[in-house]
Amino acid sequence: MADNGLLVDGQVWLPDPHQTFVKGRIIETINDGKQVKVRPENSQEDPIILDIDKIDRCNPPHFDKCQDMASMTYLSEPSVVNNLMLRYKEDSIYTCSGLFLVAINPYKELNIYDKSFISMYKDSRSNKSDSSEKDKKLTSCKPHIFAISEEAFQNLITDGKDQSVLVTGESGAGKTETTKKVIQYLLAVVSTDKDNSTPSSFESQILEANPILESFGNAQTVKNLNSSRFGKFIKIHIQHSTRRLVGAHIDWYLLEKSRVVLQDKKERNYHVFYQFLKSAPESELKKLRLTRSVQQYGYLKDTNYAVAGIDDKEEYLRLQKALEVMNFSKEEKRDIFKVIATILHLGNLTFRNRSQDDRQASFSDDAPLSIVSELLGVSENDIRTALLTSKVKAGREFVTQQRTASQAKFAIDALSKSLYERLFQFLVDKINDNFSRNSLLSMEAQNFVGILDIAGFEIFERNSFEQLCINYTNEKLQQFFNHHMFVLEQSEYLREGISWNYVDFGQELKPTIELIEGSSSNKIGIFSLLNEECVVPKGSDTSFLEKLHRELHSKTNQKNPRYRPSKLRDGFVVQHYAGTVEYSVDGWLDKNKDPLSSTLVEILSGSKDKFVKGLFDSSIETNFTNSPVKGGQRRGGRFRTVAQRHKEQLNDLMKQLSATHPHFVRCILPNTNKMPGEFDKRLVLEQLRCNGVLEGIRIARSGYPNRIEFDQFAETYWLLAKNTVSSRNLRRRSKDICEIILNDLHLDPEVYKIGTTKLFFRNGVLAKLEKEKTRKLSAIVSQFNAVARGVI
Ligand code: AOV
Ligand code: MG
Repeated sequence: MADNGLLVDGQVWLPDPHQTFVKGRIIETINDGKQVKVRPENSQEDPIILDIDKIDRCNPPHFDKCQDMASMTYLSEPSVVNNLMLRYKEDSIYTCSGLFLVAINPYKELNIYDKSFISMYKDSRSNKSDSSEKDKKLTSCKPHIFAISEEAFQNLITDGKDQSVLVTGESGAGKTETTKKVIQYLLAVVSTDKDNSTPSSFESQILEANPILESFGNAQTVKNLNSSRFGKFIKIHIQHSTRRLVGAHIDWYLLEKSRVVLQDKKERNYHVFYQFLKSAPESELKKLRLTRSVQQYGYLKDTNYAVAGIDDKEEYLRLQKALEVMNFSKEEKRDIFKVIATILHLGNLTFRNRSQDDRQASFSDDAPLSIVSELLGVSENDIRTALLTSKVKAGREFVTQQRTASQAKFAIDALSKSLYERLFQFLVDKINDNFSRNSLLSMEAQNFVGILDIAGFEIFERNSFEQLCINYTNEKLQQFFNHHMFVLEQSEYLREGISWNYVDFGQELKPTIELIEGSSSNKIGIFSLLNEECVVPKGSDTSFLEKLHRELHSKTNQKNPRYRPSKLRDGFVVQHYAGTVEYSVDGWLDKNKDPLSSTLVEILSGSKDKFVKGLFDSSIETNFTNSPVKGGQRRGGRFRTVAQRHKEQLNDLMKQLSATHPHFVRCILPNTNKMPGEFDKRLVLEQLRCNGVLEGIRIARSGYPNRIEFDQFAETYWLLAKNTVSSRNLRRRSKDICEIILNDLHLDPEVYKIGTTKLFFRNGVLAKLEKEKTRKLSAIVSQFNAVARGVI
């Protein structure tokens, strides 16, 4: 506990095994003040004895349900969680916390996003150039995702600088819904030629990108009926002189393509499979040799066909409408669903003998294969050979080797995943093409608001390569946040001539980031060792793990304090900023190589079907690059792995973000039952620890988070001077008046700093001044009333 000015009978937070924490009262301090005797509220039992650092002081009641938690006097974990809970119970799902907007999933429709709300936040905009006036107006509105969106929009217009809104949080916390609200707001406030009630065709296209992305990129999971299985960064370009919408672009990251061939129990494949099978016209299904029966398809049969809360038929209609608005031609629509059908047929290829050691796999039924070859526009023989055999280098020659059934199944699944991913890339490219056709990007002086919707930090029971990629991403984003705070603070202190050394908390994350991606001086990191193992002969998951332990850890010389072998046989442990995560390396080499045999790529890029040929020919560096590269996975003749591409793509994103003015939104999952009104304190607390909200508070508190310009301070607090500032003084510079007031207040010099244009305060000081002012004002008012009544 930071503030030890404990009062006997003072109210404090106590840890509680069932309710996480409860309120209690101190009865006495004991053991030289190291411990306290406390009684939990509503308890008749004997008091308990606790170490002083186990308890936290409660805030005065007037801070209950406060809108900006950074202003609370005592910023402990219980007070933050309690504040969020009190607000959530009355449907105030948005709360500010310094630079963060915290958004808690309401799990019900709230009436806070309609036109009247947009107008309210839009009207908070001040036409005055005076930024303090502007800020005052903005903050007078309640915390809301529209307030953040308005702030981003305003900053773009006034500063002519790119903006970003970074939305993170656990699965199901509400990131995608939040992203949609930001876009909804921006599209509503940009200037358009048309009357504002109907969106222009460009605006419609931006809105209609979502149903397409969600049909192909979202799936039902245990945590979320509509879980995004990819990350995205959507940029909305606005010309700041005219406030017009002039362009848009979507980047995407890390599509979970393994879901196409395998899903966990109680989860589904991507929505589009079900939407299509349930709703496509009979004739279309027939042409693609499909039936409506989901149980017939290997990639779907173990999944929930129908899920309460998902209307596949309605979503199919939405998808069709979106494809229409996005100008997909009839042929393109046909081609898209042809690929979907091909994947379903690929999942139905079975082998005569599926035993592991069957060295000569052969298909038990040729019918699905002939459909696949027809749909892909390649010869049945070619595709059969490519799936059942592989070319192996023996000396200088390549020899053909027969695959076992499990190897052949692996090759088929790899093809299905690759087809799906390339299709996804095609869809996003087409959407972007449409955007650029509409856009006025050649117009000068335009900036963007980029909205990032990316999975938050993940700690599962079993963590694999995907978790490392996503946690590494979050590590970088947190570093970005910390560094942003540092740059903001330091530059402000410098500008204002204040000598104070602010700590760059971004540096704290560096060792873990370098452990994963390597450093500029020492390139060895988890990714580089994984890449190396993917190209050495006989590399395996086991040899990779041995190498990790050897290079990153040794008993005598602890090489990297953020790394250690796990107690489990097949893993290692990384200490992330948000917690310690145990990773298991099973399957990492395959996941990283992203294996699609070159023979298959060759066959498909020579397909008679123009669409299939295009997917394999002109694009793609398989999964998550957005810049098409000729020649499959090779760039400059070099084989590029998933880890390499992710690192590059992430660094590119970070470069873009660093050039923006960022706004941070943290989405929080209130409970795991998807229930409105239910608030699980422990679950929320864990998320606040992981998502940097508590860290943000810690950082903000270590500086002087409250600033106020001299004029405003003098105007607001002149009343607090001992001899109220006289009219003679009022003619003096406002800085002098401020000094008079501060002198009279006898504040500890450590709690404030005087800059060149403004005053800086430690957290909580202004709140105390405000209270003092209220007290003085009410004394004056009662004196005045007494005079008026003739008492004095
Ligand atoms: P996510 O994007 O954070 O999860 P979503 O945005 O898909 O989470 O939200 C999950 C569900 O919560 C939605 O389908 C809505 O039912 C509900 N929800 C979220 N935000 C709101 C809101 N503001 N108002 C009403 N309902 C809401 V994931 O993509 O799984 O990481 O991968
Ligand atoms: Mg999502």
